[in-house]
Formats: sequence, structure tokens, C-alpha cells
Amino acid sequence: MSEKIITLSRHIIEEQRKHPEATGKFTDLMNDIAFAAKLISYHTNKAGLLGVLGETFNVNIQGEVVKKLDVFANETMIKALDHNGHTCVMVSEESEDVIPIPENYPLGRYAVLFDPLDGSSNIDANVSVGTIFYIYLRVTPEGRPGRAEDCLQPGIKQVCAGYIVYGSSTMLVYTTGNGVHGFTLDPSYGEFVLSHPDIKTPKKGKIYSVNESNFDYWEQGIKNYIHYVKQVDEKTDRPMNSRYIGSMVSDFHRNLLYGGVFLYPASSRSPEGKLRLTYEANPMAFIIEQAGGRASDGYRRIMEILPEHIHQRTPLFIGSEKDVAMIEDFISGRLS
Ligand code: P6P
Repeated sequence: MSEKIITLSRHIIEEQRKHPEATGKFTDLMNDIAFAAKLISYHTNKAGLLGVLGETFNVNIQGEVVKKLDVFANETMIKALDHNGHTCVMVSEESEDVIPIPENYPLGRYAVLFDPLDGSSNIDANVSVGTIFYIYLRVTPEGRPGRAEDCLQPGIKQVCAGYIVYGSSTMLVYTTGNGVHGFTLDPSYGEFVLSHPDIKTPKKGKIYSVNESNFDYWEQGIKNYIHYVKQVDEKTDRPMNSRYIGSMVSDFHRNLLYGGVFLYPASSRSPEGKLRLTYEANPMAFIIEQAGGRASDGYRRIMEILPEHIHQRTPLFIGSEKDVAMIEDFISGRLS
């Protein structure tokens, strides 16, 4: 294989060599996630042809009942992880409770949390969607089924976080705490190939991403910030550009590469915010911090919040360091 082509598998192995205690099981786990991503990518890209549409069940040309894509993605992630002997428990956006490993299947050291298809309401409009995942080392005794405690650790305990964005191309972006690295799926031979080594996000961005229809429901500090970014002032390069896809993985990925800030504030309609602390905010916070950015709930570092339940929501401000810090200043009243 050409020295220029670094596959995801090779990159993970080289990353693991930096951890003397690594046993290779993490490499296997990541390869299982990458395999699930390839299957989801195939069905996402073929959704219109296979009849795997967002809102309906279909019978495809083989006469098989074809599941909704988010159901398919969830089942694919679970099947990829539940028998590999590296996982002790899972959490999915699609499942109310923690997902145990089936009896008589081997138990592993890792708790894996994921949103199998974030933004799935956009599928029928062919808007890009994504899978978000992250991994903890278990804290409960080995050899027994994992429990919620393994999943309710603060984000600073993550050993890995990543997402796959199914867009014009399929990209997998991940970190294990040694920088952020992006891989593009080459469909000609079905491999994720390193395309974006050591991603760093600009310290200040030009983009803000928020659903402004919630404006009247926000606290005053957020309203003041949104008013500020829209004002004309060449000295501070305003107005900023508004970009909002409504699919967090896509909005996050664009802002990671170009710079900018994504906001999903709490509101009188969503007092805790809409996005989930576990499988949405925490993994993206790990990635953005590794890329030189910042993630907070307006007051606290996202990764230091101790989750109380697996579907807990949080306000989320995430992206370029200076933009997120400014939002915190508007929320606190230091700026108005
Ligand atoms: P709204 C998708 O449903 C999602 O969870 C995120 O991917 C996205 O950023 C957000 O909700 C969009 O929410 O209220 O703006 O439609």
C-alpha cells in the first residue's frame, strides 16, 4: 500500500502504540464502529432507491420490509458492538434504558454511547445526517454486565469520541486525546482514508449557527449576543454569517473546519435545552477541545458536568474558543 494512504485501521494502531497499556481491543472496537458506519453510509446514500425513507416503512423490490433509516442505524450499531467482547454496555438515543450485552456473549472493558442517526428528520429531504459515538472505560467490576454508572461519567473521562457525517462524501472524525483526525470513505475499496490530519479549528470564526425561531423564548443575554453578531461593524468583522442546517453533526463539522459557533440555548420552551449531554454534547465537546475550541453550557465546561441520567439535556455553545467565550460573557452580563 502506498505510504501516502493511511487507513483508519492503520491510524488507530499507530495511535494505540502511544498507549503502552493498550491491548489492541480498542483497535478492534474502533474497527467495528467503522464497519457499522460503512453499512449506515451505504443505506443512507441508497435511501431513496432502497425505499429506506425517514417516515415510512417500505417493502423493497426483494419484498423485504425495509426499516426506517434511524431504526436500521440503531440496530447496525448495536449488532456491531454487542458480540465483539470489547463492550460491557451501550447507550443509544433510540433506547430508553441502557442496552446490555446479550447473555453468553463475552463482556469487555468499554461502555459505548451513541446517537445512531442524528438529524434523521432531515433524511427525506436528502440533508446530510450523522452518527455520533463516544467511549468510556467501565468503572463497574469486570466480568459482570455493565451498568448505567459506566455511562454516567463526566465527559473528561472519555477515551475516544467521534462522528460520521453522511454528506457529499462520508467522513469519520475522531479523537483519542491526541488531536482530531478526519477520514474520508473511499467507496471504490470501502476504506476510510486519512484526509484531514490533526484538525485545528480557528480561534475566532465568522459563522454562527442557531435556530433563530426560538429568539423570543431565550434569556436576554442570548438575545443580546444574537443582536451583537448581526450589527454592522467592519472593525470587528460583523455581521457574522448565519449558517444553520438543523443537523448538528453537519453544522458542527462545517464550523470545526471553517470556524464559528453552534448554539442551542435553553429557552422557556426547553428549560434544559434540547440536545443531550451524553451522546451529543460530550463527544462533540471532546472533539472541539482537542481541535483548540471550547464547549460550555453557558456557565460550565460541558466535559465537567456530571450526568445524572442517560438522556439528560443541556444548553450547548460549542465552536471557536473566542466566540464561545463571548457568548458566556453575554450570558453573565459582562457584555451587553
Ligand atoms: P431544531 C436534530 O433533530 C437535532 O437533534 C440536532 O441534530 C439539530 O442540531 C437540532 O436537533 C435541531 O433542532 O429545534 O433547530 O429543529
